[in-house]
Amino acid sequence: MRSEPIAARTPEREAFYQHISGGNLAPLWERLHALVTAEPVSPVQPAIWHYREVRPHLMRAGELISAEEATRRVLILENPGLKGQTSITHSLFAGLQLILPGEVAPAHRHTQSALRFIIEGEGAYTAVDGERTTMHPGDFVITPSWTWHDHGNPSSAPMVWLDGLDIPIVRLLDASFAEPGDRAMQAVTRPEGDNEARFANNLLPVDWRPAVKTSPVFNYPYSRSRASLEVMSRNGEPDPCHGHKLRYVNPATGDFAMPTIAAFIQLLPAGFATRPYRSTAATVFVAVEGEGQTRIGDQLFEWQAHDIFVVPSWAPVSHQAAREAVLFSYSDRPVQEKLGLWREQRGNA
Ligand code: GTQ
Ligand code: FE2
Repeated sequence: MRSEPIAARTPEREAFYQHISGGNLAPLWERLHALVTAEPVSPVQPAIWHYREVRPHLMRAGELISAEEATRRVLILENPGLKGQTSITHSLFAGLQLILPGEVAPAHRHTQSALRFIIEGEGAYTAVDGERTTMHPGDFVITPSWTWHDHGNPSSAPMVWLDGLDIPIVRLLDASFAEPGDRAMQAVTRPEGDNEARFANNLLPVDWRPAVKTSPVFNYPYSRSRASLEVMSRNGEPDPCHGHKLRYVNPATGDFAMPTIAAFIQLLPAGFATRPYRSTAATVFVAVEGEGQTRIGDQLFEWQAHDIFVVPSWAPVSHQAAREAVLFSYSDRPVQEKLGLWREQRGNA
């Protein structure tokens, strides 16, 4: 690839740069090549978190601090190339949240949007603006920007889910607002299932118009997405790069379910190997079922159910399923598409 020449450094120029830095000035020609690159150059590294290794730390956190004291008992999955930055990619946050039997994570709201992808346990709920939804493994649950939310676990087992938030995007834009609720558990104002009946049945209330950019559906249950994958995989050929892949949508607009985060679920048939693929949207994957391996650039990662791995922007990725496997994934693709920046490349260059 051709590149522009880099300006020579001389003692005279160095002295000049030093001199003007006191006036908050800097020479662009020293930095341009590192900023305007021929293709994405990212400090984000491919990485994997094996659930069997992380789970004991999460349970230890459960002994050390309550959900109430922590507000949210979450272990951040921090990208090794972004130490201290609370990010799994430049634009997205990932964390594993633990809520123990009987605990409540108190109500609050903030401008950051969250998704929950349920990993372990059954029967905890999250409440969004007065309505609870009970969560099961594989469910994709949304907490839209600026909605009140608290979580509770009335079941008898620990409940763990992956939190995906747009925290780094909101930080980039300095657009964070947040407030605590006036009590830990928000009042239930609608019975569970009301949201599903109104918005998740290919029906919408007749005069309802979307007031926000997030999907009105806040739980996309795994039972339904898994059934779609099953039928799809029986009745057609897999996409060479993606296997059988679906995106979660906002039924009112057809757009992604969240304005800042795209989410997907895909089935890889037993023995299937995908062709290399890359896009500018760095992506977090969760292995939901099965086992396999994923090549990211020149690194190979072996995964099984509950493992989480991250693919940096523009890194070639290919998956191979040892057994039939299901992967959930999320990225900042909606943001990039709206800004006209999203690109993909299928197959080898
Ligand atoms: O569950 O409300 O992982 O507000 C980070 C921020 C979870 C939550 C996180 C949050 C939450
Ligand atoms: Fe929150």
